[in-house]
Parts: sequence; C-alpha cells; structure tokens
Amino acid sequence: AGGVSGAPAPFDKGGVKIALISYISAGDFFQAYQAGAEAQAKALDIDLRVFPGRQDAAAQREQILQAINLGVSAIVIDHGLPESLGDVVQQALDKGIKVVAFDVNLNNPKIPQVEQSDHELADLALKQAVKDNGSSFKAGYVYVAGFAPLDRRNEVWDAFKKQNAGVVEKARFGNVSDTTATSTADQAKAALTANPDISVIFAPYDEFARGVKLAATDLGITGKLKIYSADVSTADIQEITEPGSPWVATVATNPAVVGAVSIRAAALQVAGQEVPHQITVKPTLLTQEGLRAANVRTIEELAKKVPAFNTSDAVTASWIPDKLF
Ligand code: SR1
Repeated sequence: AGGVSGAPAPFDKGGVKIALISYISAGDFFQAYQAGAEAQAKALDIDLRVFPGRQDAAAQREQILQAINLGVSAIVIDHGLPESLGDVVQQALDKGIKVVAFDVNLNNPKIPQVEQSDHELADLALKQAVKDNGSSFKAGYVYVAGFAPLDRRNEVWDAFKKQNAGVVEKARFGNVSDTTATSTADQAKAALTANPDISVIFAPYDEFARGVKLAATDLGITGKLKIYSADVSTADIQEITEPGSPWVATVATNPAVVGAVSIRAAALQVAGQEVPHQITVKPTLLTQEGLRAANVRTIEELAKKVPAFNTSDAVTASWIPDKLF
C-alpha cells in the first residue's frame, strides 16, 4: 500500500480497511455497483472487504459484526432490512466506525444516505408511459414492499394513479430473490393471462422488467404490451433494443457510479471531512427509440454518448481520484 499523494490521513499511507456489505449481490445492478465501489476503492488504495449479499437478514447482521471485528474504519451497507440492522449498526458507530447506507433507511443522523432520486426516476418513467399511451390505460405493476428504493418509487405510483383516474391497476405482483427475473416471469404470466386488457407494465427494477418481458414473449403478446422500468446494464440495452421488444423505456443511473459515490462518502468521513446527510445520484430517461437511434449497444457506448452517465459530482474532493471508468 502506497497511499494517495496529497490525501489527508489515513489515505496518505493507504491500506485503509472498508467493508462493503450487501443484501443482494445477484443481478446486473448489484454487480455493477460492486465493480464501481471496487474501482473507487482501488483508486484510493483502500483495502476493500466485500461481503456478498444472500438476501438473508441474519447473514447481513453477522457480516456487520465480522467487519467490526476486522477493525474496519468504515462500513458501506448496500440495501437490507432496517429493522434487522439498527442495533449492529449502532455497535459499529459506538466503536467509531463510519457508516454509509445505500438504499436502506437507517434513520440515523450520523449515517449518510445514498440514493438515486427514486421519486424523479419513477416520475420520468411514468411521464414517458403517458407520452406513449395517453393517461387512460390498464396497467400491471411490479412491486415488493420493504425495499427503500421500491417503496419510494411506489409513493410516486400511488400519487400518479390518484392524478390519472383513467389509469387502472389491474394486477400487482413481484418477487425479490436470487431468481427475481424468472420468479417474476411466472407471476407475470398468470397476471397477464388473467388480465388480457393490460397494455402497460410499470416494473421499476430491471430484473422485474426482464421477467415481464420473458412472460410476454412466452405468451406471444409482445406486440400489445409496453414495459417501463428502472436501471440499465449492457444486457438490458440489448433486451430493450432488440426487434419487437416490449421494453420501451427505462430510467437509470450508472450503478458503478453509485458504488463509487458510496465509497467516497465513507472515505470522506474517515478523513474527518463533511458529508451531506442525503447524497443523490440523478437518473436519466433512456427510451428504446433513443437508444436505437444513437446505436447504443453497451453501457460503455451509453457513457460515451451521455457523459453525465459516467460520473457524479456527489461527495468529491480534490484528493479523491474520480475518473474511474
Ligand atoms: C430490490 S431493490 C432493487 C433496486 O435497488 C436499486 O435501487 C436498483 O435501482 C434496483 O432497481
């Protein structure tokens, strides 16, 4: 470990131990988030300890205790169930360990909260749905309560339905597990078969959208369905832009940038510097039409066409390298 030239202690020497503890690791979003965190950690010569998520609240608690015992200087908690984390997170804080929360509401003034502006994300997706379909349609909605980003997007969906009396939610389903897309596909198949008049699906998580697309393909109804989602990955871009795809728009940040921002928030706190309580990475609307017209096939190509996609000015400092991707 050589440290970062010009950085404050302890980053001038390097080798600062930080833990990244995830609730979910499967899926493109979470893999890219982790890759971004690793890239930012490498640039700061941080010894990043990654604890993989298994959708298991008890395992995540255990991992936080392990990180405390390892003597880490900071812990980044990526998703999770707040009710099972409060006491172990307090143990970390009591030991002087800095904590950052991404997409899990730990409701503690000492813990900066990172999010993707989920209200704006859902609002952009639903505005696009109205632009494409008008303000009267029969909808399917994919939602699982208890995940902070999905709950925030759900607030926008509830308000949207109140403001658009012609939008009727005919079916609600969803599953978050290590097989989210395929389990959601099974549920979507049942919902779409029972409600053949559904023409729009709001699926604000890319694994949900992938599941609905799978179901629509199996049922042979891709021509009469439009899917609006959150998140983006290279695999998603391919699914959105392929001929005849019902997945017509998504609203997304670059998850690697969100991972990098989370590590920067931890590093700044360890260096004794100010970090805002609410840290937001803004999402961008990506339509099928726009992606096809720009001939974008990968996340890298997207970042070249939309430079804002590859960087965030959230929680930066002159001593933190942030040209990572
Ligand atoms: C189960 S929560 C899934 C969401 O977490 C992140 O906020 C991603 O945007 C994803 O949609």
